[in-house]
Amino acid sequence: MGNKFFVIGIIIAVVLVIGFIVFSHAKVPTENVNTNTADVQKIVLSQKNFNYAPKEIHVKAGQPVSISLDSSVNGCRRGIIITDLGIDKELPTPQDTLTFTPEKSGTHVFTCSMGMTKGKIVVE
Ligand SMILES: [Cu+2]
Repeated sequence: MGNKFFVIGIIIAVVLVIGFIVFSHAKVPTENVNTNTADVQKIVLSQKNFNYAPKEIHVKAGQPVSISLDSSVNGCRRGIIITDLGIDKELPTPQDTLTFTPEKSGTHVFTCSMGMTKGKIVVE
């Protein structure tokens, strides 16, 4: 008889421990995601007359930048190269993003994957 209560006690303890683990793991990433998205400088580039639009973008230093390309952007312009920052990335769909954090102020040229279409990123 006493054994039954012992087993039930163990089961309750196990459920509480599992519940605690699941709850604590679920909580931490949610908080991180929220603070990150609040700080991200989101930029969506389009294409006009075979150029990126806008051709010049302004961002703040020390804050993450996320660049995506809308569906008007085609061909080699779906690849972005920022030589100064060591970035070379293909963004095949409008959902793809290029994320980086510019550490200091300055002006960086960005180009398409073939280097023919150019734009400017001004970090302030
Ligand atoms: Cu190109």
